[in-house]
Amino acid sequence: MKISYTIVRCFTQEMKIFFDENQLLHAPKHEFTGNGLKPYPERPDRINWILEAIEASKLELEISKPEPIDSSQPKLVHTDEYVNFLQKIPRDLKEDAPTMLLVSEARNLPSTFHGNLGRFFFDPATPITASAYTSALGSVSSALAATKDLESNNISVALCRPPGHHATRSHGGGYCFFNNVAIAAELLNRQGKTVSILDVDFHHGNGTQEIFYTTDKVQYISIHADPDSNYPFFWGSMKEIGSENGRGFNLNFPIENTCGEDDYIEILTKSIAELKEYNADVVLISMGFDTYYLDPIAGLNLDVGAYNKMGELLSDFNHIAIILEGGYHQNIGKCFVELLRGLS
Ligand code: SP5
Ligand code: ZN
Repeated sequence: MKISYTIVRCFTQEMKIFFDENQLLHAPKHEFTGNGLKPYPERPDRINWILEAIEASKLELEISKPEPIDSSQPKLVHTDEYVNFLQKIPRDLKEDAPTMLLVSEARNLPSTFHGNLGRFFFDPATPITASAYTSALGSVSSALAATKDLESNNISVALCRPPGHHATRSHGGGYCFFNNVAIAAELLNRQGKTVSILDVDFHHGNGTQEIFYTTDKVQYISIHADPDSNYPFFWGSMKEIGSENGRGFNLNFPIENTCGEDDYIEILTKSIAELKEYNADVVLISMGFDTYYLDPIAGLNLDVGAYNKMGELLSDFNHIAIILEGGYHQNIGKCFVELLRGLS
């Protein structure tokens, strides 16, 4: 008797991708760079590039709309004052950014929206529009839906835009308003779960680091371009290891801007060993594609294949959510698909 069989690589798990259309509303035109006005790189098109590439890839993935949320979720990590300020953006605001950042004690509190921008943003390059709050809330809802989905699936994806990892408890900046990954991690903590955040965006996630700096319930590991010469400059050195209960639970791996795939994978492998040692209930990836070699504002020496390897290495984890951060080149769609292929 001849027994014939085929081995089918089966995708035993569904992978859901969360995204809310409100996230496309925030669409500033320009960014102040210190070297003139430039087209704003954090565009709604970024999401379209990813969705188009997923469609073309024939990967069977389901795009789901997250449950709506309200201001109480951002308030899990952000100050009431900051969240309330964003909630009250004038409806007729076209596009604005602070022209004065508050860096010493204020002796006058302005009543105007523009004047107050300097109290709530740490850089002048994160333009605010009438839709910023609605889009940022949509972005948080995607992150929260993806983490909730881990109760029934091993992997989930949140197409977060605007991104989040630069937003601190009290300030927006770096194109970020609400810290999506931090809000998800905080909620998981409150459900009694430990969390690891691996941040592979080109830029150090100063906001996420700050929010969890003194806790051992969230491990934060970041691989990023050396802050000595890259945004956000004042955070991201190896010396920053956490403090109080959090001592040893913050790990920064600064790398050179010329870093290629082999060196990158070596550091990623080290980071993954640290994640495994901590053994969190849930792993959240702050996923930036601005490490791609053609990125218009950043870029290491990584090509699409690197994201496939990244996905393969990350597929070891059982409860893992991919949370989008930066990445500004049209090819982020292809990079994203390679990541998903590596993961599945
Ligand atoms: C989430 C994220 O990736 N945020 C990055 C914020 C970086 N903001 C400052 C970058 C300055 C880049 N200069 C633009 C030059 C355009 N040719
Ligand atoms: Zn970035």
